[in-house]
Amino acid sequence: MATLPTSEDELIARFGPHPMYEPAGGFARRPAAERLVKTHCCFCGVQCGIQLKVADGHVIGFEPWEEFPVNRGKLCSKGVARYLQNDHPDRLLHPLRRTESGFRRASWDEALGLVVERIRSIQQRHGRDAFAVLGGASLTNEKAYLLGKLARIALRTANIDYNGRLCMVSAAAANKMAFGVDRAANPWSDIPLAKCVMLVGTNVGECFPILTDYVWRARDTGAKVVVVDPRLTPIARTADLFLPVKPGRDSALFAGILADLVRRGAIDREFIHAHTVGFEAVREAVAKYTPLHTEALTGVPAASIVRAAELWAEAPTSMLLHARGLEHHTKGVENVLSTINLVLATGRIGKPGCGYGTITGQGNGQGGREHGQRCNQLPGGRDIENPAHRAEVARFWGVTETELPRAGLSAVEIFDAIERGEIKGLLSLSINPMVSLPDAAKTRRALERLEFFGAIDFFLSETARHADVVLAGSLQEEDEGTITTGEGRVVRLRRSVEPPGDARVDWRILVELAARLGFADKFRYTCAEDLFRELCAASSGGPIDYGGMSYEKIEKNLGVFWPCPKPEHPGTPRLFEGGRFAHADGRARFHVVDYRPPAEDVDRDYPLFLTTGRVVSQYLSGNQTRRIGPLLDQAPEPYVEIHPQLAEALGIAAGQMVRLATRRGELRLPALLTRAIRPDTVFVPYHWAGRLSVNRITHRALDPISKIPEFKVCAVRVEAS
Ligand SMILES: Nc1nc2c(c(=O)[nH]1)N[C@H]1C(S)=C(S)[C@@H](COP(=O)(O)OP(=O)(O)OC[C@H]3O[C@@H](n4cnc5c(=O)[nH]c(N)nc54)[C@H](O)[C@@H]3O)O[C@H]1N2
Ligand SMILES: Nc1nc2c(c(=O)[nH]1)N[C@H]1C(S)=C(S)[C@@H](COP(=O)(O)OP(=O)(O)OC[C@H]3O[C@@H](n4cnc5c(=O)[nH]c(N)nc54)[C@H](O)[C@@H]3O)O[C@H]1N2
Ligand code: SF4
Ligand SMILES: [Mo]
Repeated sequence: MATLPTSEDELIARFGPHPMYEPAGGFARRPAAERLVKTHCCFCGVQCGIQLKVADGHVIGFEPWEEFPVNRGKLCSKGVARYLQNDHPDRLLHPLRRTESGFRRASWDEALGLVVERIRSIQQRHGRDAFAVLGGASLTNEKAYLLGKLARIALRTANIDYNGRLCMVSAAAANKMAFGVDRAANPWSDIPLAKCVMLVGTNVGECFPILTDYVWRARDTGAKVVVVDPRLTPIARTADLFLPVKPGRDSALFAGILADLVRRGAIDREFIHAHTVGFEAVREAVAKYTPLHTEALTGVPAASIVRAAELWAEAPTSMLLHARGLEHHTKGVENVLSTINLVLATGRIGKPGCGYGTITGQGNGQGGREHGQRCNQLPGGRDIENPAHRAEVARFWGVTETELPRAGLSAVEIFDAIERGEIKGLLSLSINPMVSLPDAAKTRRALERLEFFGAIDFFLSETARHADVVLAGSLQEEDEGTITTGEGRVVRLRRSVEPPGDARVDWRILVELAARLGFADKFRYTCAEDLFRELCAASSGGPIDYGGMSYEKIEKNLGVFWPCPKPEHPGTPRLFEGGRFAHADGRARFHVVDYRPPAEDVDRDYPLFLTTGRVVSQYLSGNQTRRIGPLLDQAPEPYVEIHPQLAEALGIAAGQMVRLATRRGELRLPALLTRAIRPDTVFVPYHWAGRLSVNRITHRALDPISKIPEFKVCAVRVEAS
């Protein structure tokens, strides 16, 4: 009988390399000298620990990192496959310059020289704000800080923003309004201590698979799990109570739940009195949201609304967690505030097993929104329009306050200004708006109107295809730095390999640009740690204080939670202990929220709700995960989820192509019939480009405060095609 192969060498000798995932140029034999590098996943905000296996300057695999407490070695399908990017044949290996006949290779000198020349010429002719900068929340804290400083000091443009504007800004704004600070209030380790876990607008099972385990651990010790979503997602299938809310109705639902808690006297008067401001106005405002009225607005049965209030009231401890399903709305901030009202009214915050948080999406979604790459923010979470904050940062950077730009346009507004011809030049790092912004035809028109566009990426994205110059930057495993995870824990990323070919580490590209713009003296960094030291010092005394952190301390403690103002400070895993909030008077704020409909509600012409989101094996715009064979195999193309009742009414069979029409345009996709969605709603995942991109038909309406687009609801007509 033949024996099984016992090594990879023997496997390849007997069967040849695996045909499906063979890299270009064939499999190299695994070299003998290997090392393991402890670092983190490059994808979502859970930032699981992983050990990358490195040999001969290449990442060739991974091992679990069992000591890292958040995931204890576990990874989801994306974390397992991420190492396949490093040697990918599509990797950009040198700068590219656009010519009449396509891109050609350029030297760094030529490429950087051109970027600097175009920045100067556009700013001289049209003013400093005519050149915009866009960053991203996959970047390390070091790069986010550096990009903000580059824009404000070397370009002196007001127009810098980032892709977190499409992601967590509604939660960030609401958290600041209610608590005075923007961070998930609890470490994930509080979830298993809660006796009721309410998950609102988050497909945890597919988007944060490793957090699912925390919810199940809570359930194993008797917690009740309540899920609010128009779709019966994997986590909803195992919930005790599922509230199938109509898209865009959460603020009414939470008013209804709070009204019921008030009626049954299940609020914490002592906590409200001692630690909050504004409850009476909220109590009066929610009174009209009776269970029946709320049912009529939200589509959730009155009995389920009452049951949700009951489960929350009965539990001695509880956690409320939400993500983009609650936040991607023109009333995203109001929706979030309506959930915070519930948490505050019942005093369920700042105690073990009691708390609240947005589940931050991108790898550095938290840190990416702290260090000054946002249009309204300076380092340390400072407010760019606050005179005291401006003075502190100006002093730190050695400029006068008047030299610091004011608040600029947000990401989507920047594209609108480009389309109007007001912004002429753009430099982007870590954002793929051609796929990720709503109403893609508008995004394309804007990109085509730019006088100059420079993009830094490691794979040629759909957006970078429109660039005049593409600078070959670095993958996460090619750089050092820190990331702040969704629970507020600052962790260390370690370089595993050098960038291949002539590609460069992102932050070195930015430093070189600053020098060529004449600011070498303000951008003297020899390593990423120099940048970290400076950003910690810049944050010191600010609302988001990293003052007491160092690489050494982070490594020793497997992460440090902010605030950590002094070297001897241990960090702060749980915020608001003892009911002390970050507003000057130490009290949290209630906010009156009255339900209002989405920007584009259903009508006779467009009678169904379209909502959009994710699948487990693809990540964001897909520029990375669509190139990873095993992940693409799991989700090669998008589809539209349709309830069988709706499909029958429309004469649509399983797998049949259907036409989705909105006021922006049309899209043809195969139908996936599933009972796990409301019959008045259809769902499309958004990770694909071109004719497969759902953002061709989504709506470009923004929340007035957070400026987030309404990705989660617009009106659509669905027909067999
Ligand atoms: N596999 C995978 N994981 C990811 C990502 C990825 O692209 N792929 N991206 C990361 C990032 S950046 C983010 S932001 C997160 C996103 O994480 P999530 O927010 O969990 O994911 P989404 O699929 O955007 O939306 C979540 C849910 O909102 C529901 N929903 C739609 N409309 C409404 C509504 O009006 N109210 C309520 N209550 N729910 C609604 C949808 O049905 C969906 O199940 O995931 C992170 N993790
Ligand atoms: N319809 C619809 N649209 C959505 C959403 C939705 O739910 N529905 N979700 C929104 C959300 S929550 C988000 S977060 C956005 C995300 O939107 P995007 O920001 O466009 O998504 P990414 O795919 O992360 O794009 C990042 C780009 O930067 C590159 N990149 C990644 N890391 C690095 C790095 O370290 N260095 C360099 N140089 N490049 C890097 C990647 O290759 C990619 O091209 O999409 C939004 N769009
Ligand atoms: S849960 Fe998030 S961080 Fe963990 S392996 Fe999956 S994508 Fe990576
Ligand atoms: Mo996101």
